[in-house]
Amino acid sequence: PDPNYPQFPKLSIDEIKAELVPEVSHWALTNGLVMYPPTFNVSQSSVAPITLYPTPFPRKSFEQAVSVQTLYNKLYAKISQDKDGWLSSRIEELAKFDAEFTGKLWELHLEAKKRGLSQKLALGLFRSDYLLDADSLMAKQVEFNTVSVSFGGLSTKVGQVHRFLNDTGKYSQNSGAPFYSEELPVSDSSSLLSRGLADAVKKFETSETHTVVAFIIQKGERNVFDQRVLEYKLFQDYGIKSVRLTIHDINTKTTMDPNTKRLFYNPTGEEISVVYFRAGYSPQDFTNSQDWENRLLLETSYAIKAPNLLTQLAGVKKVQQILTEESTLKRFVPDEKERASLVDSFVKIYPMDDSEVGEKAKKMAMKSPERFVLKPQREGGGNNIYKTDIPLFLKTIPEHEWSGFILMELIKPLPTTENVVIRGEKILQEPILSELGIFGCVLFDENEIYSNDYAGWLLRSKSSTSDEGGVAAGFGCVDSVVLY
Ligand code: GSH
Repeated sequence: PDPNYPQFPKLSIDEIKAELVPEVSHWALTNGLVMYPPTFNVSQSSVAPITLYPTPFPRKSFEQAVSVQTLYNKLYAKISQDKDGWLSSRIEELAKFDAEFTGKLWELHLEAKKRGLSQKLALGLFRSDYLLDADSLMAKQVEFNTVSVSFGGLSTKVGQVHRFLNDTGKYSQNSGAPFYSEELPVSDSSSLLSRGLADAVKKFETSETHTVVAFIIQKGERNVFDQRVLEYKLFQDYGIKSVRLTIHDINTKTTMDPNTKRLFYNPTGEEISVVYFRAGYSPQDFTNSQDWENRLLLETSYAIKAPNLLTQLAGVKKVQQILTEESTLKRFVPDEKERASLVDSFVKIYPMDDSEVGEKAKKMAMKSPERFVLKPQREGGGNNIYKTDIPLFLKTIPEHEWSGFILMELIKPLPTTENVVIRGEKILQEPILSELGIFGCVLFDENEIYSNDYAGWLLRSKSSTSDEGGVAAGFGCVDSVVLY
């Protein structure tokens, strides 16, 4: 065992329940570290799913993950620029395998292009997710998210409450702070993501004195407060107002000028400069053809989309897989050193098609499935197929449909750490596994990248016995780090 491995003073579960849980709950409720429970009315929030302690994380690996973020931002901005149609051809190919969703988004993009894309600027608010590889201690990429990335708001607050419990001596039952503040960083994702939105508002050209940002949210959204943190920051730090709309609201609550394509918020007549999607990443968000028409209208409007459809589509797993091929990566990242940093964060990912590599991968998936996860193209968690479920699943679909999936080597993570997970009524002392997410903001058009920034981080943890880890999907919880 590493002698520097951070240890918190051991308390019994009874002491934890009597002393620490009330502390953390009061802080959370006072400061908005909250979420709506599965069934709720508007005035009932509860403590968000969180850990009681921050989780040990090697400083070097943390810094490695942070250091590649602007490279990833640039890479995905370049892919989304779709210069010689590279992304378009990939997505067109893929659309066949997921006609119901990827295919629909692709069709929508084509239709928007036909009607005319009036706004060339696009905003990416991204999050790259990593697991720590136990052997190399390198952060290895699990996935790159280009749409609706969550928990930038609550991440800051979890860091704050963990630091509060440390600094006030609560972790040691009042015999001092176990760690220096410097070992307990607080993610500045709340400020930096709202800055990303504000940068886009500033770049937006209009003759209006002010504009608003439209947050596109899901009906019945539970993660409201994470979104609200960004909205309140936007107003507090930049004087920028926001409005909340569902995809279903667009045809009644907004109007697009047919000539200028400028988009206005009906109740106030204010112009919408940025459309920030916290919905639209899953087929459930579209209930009828009007909803698809609404998404299309947003795409053709002059408002800057965060993200536009092409940028959203760049986040499909297939793109992540193809980028692990050297020749493709070279095309987008000519600089050898930059390429090497990115490659350090890759794991092996295989296609499941009829190429030579694909045929090999299919055999591996059947013969040693315990080494792999099979991923479709969908976002939002809960869609992956793990280990021995893979061959069973593959047998249920015709082989020509396998190409719609990618086969990814499972990352062998560090041994689990004990933590205490607070989830609703349940207080569970259990071994957990953590995933580090790094946020990034990038503003670009077809030819240029105007800003490219790191935007904070997020640690999410899950019970080590569960494969899935999404917090919004109900598996994981929000955590923070103690660096060593
Ligand atoms: N609608 C919710 C929100 O806006 O916060 C959830 C969005 C969502 O599921 N986002 C995914 C994510 O970041 C990426 S597409 N999930 C992290 C998690 O749930 O742990």
